[in-house]
Amino acid sequence: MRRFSLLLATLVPVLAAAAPKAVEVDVRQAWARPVAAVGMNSAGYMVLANRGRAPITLTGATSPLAREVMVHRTTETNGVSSMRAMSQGLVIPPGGQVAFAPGGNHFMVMGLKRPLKSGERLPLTLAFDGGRRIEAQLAVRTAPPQPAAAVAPAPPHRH
Ligand SMILES: [Cu+2]
Repeated sequence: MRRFSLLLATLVPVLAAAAPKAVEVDVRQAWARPVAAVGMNSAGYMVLANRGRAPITLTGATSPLAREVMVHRTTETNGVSSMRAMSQGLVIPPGGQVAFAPGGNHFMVMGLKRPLKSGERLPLTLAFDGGRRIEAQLAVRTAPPQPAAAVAPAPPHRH
């Protein structure tokens, strides 16, 4: 017993020192498209805002409900749109934000293990450099949520 507590006393400070720092990133307006059947893909969108003083790199994402999640960017060249994987990660500048939206950056949520209906939530674990992580909950819906005025200023309306 005595030996055991001695061991604990030496282990605890090491573990505390190894714990990654909190990620100074806010997840806003997170949503994902519904999927009708098992094995289909969804796409996830959000705004990631870096409220820290250093750049933060998004390195990837996972979901317990999907086989694989990839960070993609859709680009259009000569009228042809294509997606590519952001394998080098995506840098969020300090004080800045990166938007994931239809036609641009998105989380490709591949091989859903069950259907996703509107009104449900899709859990997504966002991985950042240094082994830091954020658990995000994406609202499953067919259209983007309206930005909350208190959180982010709305862009001017263009009707
Ligand atoms: Cu994609």
